[in-house]
Amino acid sequence: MAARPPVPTLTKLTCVLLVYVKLTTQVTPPPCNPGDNLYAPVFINSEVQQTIPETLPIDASVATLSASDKDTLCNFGSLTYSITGDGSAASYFGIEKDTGIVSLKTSLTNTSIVDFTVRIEVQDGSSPPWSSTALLYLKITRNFERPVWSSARYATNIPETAPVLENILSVTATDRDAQPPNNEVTYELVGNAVQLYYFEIVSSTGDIRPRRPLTSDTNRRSQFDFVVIARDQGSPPLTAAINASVTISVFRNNNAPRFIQDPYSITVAQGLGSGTVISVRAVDDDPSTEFNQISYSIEGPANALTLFTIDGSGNIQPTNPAAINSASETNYKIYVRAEDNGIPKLYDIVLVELTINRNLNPPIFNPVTYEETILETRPFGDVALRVTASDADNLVCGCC
Ligand SMILES: [Ca+2]
Ligand SMILES: [Ca+2]
Ligand SMILES: [Ca+2]
Ligand SMILES: [Ca+2]
Repeated sequence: MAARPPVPTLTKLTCVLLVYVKLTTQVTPPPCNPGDNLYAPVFINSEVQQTIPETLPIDASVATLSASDKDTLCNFGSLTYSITGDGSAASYFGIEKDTGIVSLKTSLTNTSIVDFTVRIEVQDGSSPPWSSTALLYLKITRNFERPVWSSARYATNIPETAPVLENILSVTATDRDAQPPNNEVTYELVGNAVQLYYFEIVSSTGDIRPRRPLTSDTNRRSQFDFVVIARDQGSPPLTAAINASVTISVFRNNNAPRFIQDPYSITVAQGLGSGTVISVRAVDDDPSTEFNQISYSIEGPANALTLFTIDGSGNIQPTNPAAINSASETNYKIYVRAEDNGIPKLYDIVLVELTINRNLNPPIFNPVTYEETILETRPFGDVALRVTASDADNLVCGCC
């Protein structure tokens, strides 16, 4: 610490006081002349629009309206902000006097006012002050209405082959609030883990669609039940008064085609044409056309595939009648398949036995009358008479 200075004499003290007075006179600012306040404050934006939710918390910032003043002398450039109107705006909003930050000071849930005009004044530091005014237009978003379902129940039937991620059903709820997000509805599908494994909802549209192939469901469930929650995007959000129910029925390829007769057999005469030899028919008990449409084909064996064809109605026809007619074969086995249009296809196979009757003609005596006179002494065993007959069949059938 510095040592204390010696006490000055009276003459020296007088001198020191004179010096002090002189210095003080030099740092005192000149008096402020109102004529030096050359500029008025100017807002950067004199009109500002802002949308805020009615649930905005107290003290939350709403907007900032800044102004500037080019004056540098005295306090002619220092600014003070205040709210001067309009209506009840000053009751709900306050402004930070040094910064122009507008914030909420009373909850907006206490009023139904939708639009506020906040009139803001800024003054400089002169007397009287120069000022400017700006307007802050505030729109209050309010969530008054709940979503309302167009229908409380939804149901649809789909095949198990319904394509993945393609819409099968749409649920719809509307919200009468005037402004988004209070009238924007989203949807949530609620179900158990298995149900939600196979189906999903597009939250923004309400479209419901399979997430996975329903054919992969080894339990082959035929019905899925859900509820859907409709929720708006207000703050806080509101949900529909009830949840909608959704039932999705899945019809499956549960039945294979079956032939109405088993086996089929027919005997036809040699000399086939190209027309139908025999018709077969199968039925499919599935109720839906997705799974009960039947197509026929020849399964085998090899000669049947070569010699016969079958049309969509189950009519079997020879592809080369001449080859069949000239052959010696009398019995043909034809295995016919009937399959449906499921995925995978289900089928039945039946045996068709086709017998060709190649012995079309009886022997005919020619001539049919014989007359012969023989001696009574004709030896035993001697030819007495020869009769002749012919057969128009032209094939020698070893097995006949
Ligand atoms: Ca000024
Ligand atoms: Ca709403
Ligand atoms: Ca079927
Ligand atoms: Ca014959």
